[in-house]
Amino acid sequence: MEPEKTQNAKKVIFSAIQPSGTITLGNYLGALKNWIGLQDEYDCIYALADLHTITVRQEPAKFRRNALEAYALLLACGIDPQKSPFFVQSQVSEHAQLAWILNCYTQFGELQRMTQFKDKSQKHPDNINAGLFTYPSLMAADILLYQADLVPVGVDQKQHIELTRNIAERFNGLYGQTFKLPDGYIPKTGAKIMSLQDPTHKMSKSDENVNASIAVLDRPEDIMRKFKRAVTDSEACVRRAPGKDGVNNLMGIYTCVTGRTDEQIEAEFAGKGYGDFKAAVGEAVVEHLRPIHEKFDEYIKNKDYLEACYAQGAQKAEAIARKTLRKVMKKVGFLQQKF
Ligand code: ATP
Ligand code: LTN
Repeated sequence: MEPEKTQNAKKVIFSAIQPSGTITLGNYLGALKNWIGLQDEYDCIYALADLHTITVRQEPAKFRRNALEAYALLLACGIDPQKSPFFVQSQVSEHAQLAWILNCYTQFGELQRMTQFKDKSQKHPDNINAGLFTYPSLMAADILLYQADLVPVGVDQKQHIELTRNIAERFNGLYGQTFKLPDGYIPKTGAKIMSLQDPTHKMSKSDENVNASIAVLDRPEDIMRKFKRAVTDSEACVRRAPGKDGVNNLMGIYTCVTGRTDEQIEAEFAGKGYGDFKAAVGEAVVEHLRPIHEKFDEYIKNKDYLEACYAQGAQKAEAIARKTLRKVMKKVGFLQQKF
């Protein structure tokens, strides 16, 4: 559903992504592509959610490199930091402060129902830390600090946004109108890109099988090879149908990067085999990503520019976040700092 627009004030958009590894085609088509397209019509604020990333153990040097690369890659994808403040979550301390407060308005049972918590605890049984459990109240703080109307994300984050609304509603109910209630903004196609090796599971940054996911920065030859090896079915007919998870997924990816509808794709590949289809999807993805690769190569060489950019982003974000946090602290009843 298209978000409705008001005539005067622009609506506020907030979203974030974790610098937890290589950014995938799933992240790009499910979330980032939308972030870019919304910048003219909305007041957008974007962040690298690095506080969220340490819910899974990180090696410090690699974590730092991932964060800088993710920042450069998002600029290369088209975030315009002059239009949309783009900052690093750990550099705006209001996020951690509001998260603590919201933790006290979030029920244990609510957090226990989160599927991401259940999945990640299964994946990392040796490190089921408290941060992994309370991850959604930090995400709620991220969104609520900016009084966001809309949050562009992939479908897997829908449950966290619903919890954010519940926390905001509970707080507003206790203390009067404080937070705007946000809605998710989930794309029609691309909201859940599936693994190329097991198309019943979502494509994920942290998949151990390298052929399962495409990284936005993968070399063209690797992208082509991964698409050629993508799991399909034995029918050898390019059409969307229940049970044809692999083909449905490839058709969805093709639609996202070419704008073609299912009918157009079915007509294009009528009488052709999966070999031709997979090669065409691979080529379309390579072409779509080519300008992003070129811009990334420029940004990543310019560390001074990246540092200046995220410093400025943090300053702009903090000015907004500070106001919400002050309001919240006053309402809860904390002593106010006068000097
Ligand atoms: P991890 O594997 O470390 O959990 P992830 O690949 O799921 O990471 P996130 O940082 O959790 O990535 O997600 C960033 C954004 O990308 C979110 O908006 C999320 O909804 C979206 N997203 C993640 N995976 C997909 C996917 N397979 N298809 C569409 N959108 C996705
Ligand atoms: N949990 C999100 C990343 C994230 C986020 C946010 C998304 C952290 N804070 C605020 C939207 C709004 C994820 O994609 N895994």
